[in-house]
Amino acid sequence: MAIERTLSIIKPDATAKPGAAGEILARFEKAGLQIIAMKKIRLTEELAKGFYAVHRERPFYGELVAFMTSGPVVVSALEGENAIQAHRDLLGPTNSNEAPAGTIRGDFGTDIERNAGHGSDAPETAKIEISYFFNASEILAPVEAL
Ligand code: 3AN
Repeated sequence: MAIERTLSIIKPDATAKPGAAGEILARFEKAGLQIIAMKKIRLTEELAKGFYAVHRERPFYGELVAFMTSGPVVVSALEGENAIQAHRDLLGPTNSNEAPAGTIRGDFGTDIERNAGHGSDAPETAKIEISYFFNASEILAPVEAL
């Protein structure tokens, strides 16, 4: 297995729930994913539109941008073994209605749009997404496993 990096976004529905963002970050760390960069921000319309540009022709694009700008998000870069799939496994299926209890989307999301978290889906997209939010100087070297 390879050491990978992935981009995580804790979405506005989850940051609005007291204690949820902290619990989600704890799940990442307990699963062996190190937080190598992180910030809590409110996305501007421009940032959200750019991030989801691949979906701009989809009927849900406008709603998705409105939701993603509706409150703060916690954006982080995670590093670890097989980080992309490991993080997506923690999130669960895209539609929170289909996500089992114990997954982040099952525990904190509501439906396919309000689904608590985003995770990169491949190494190429992870690289683009991490650099969309973080400069090289904002990304830490990971601590060696003890
Ligand atoms: P994932 O984030 O699991 O890779 P994608 O790439 O299919 O899922 O979807 C990208 C984003 O678009 C997701 N964050 C999801 O919330 C949103 N989305 C996907 N399908 C719909 C839909 N039918 N209605 C509203 N939002 C959607």
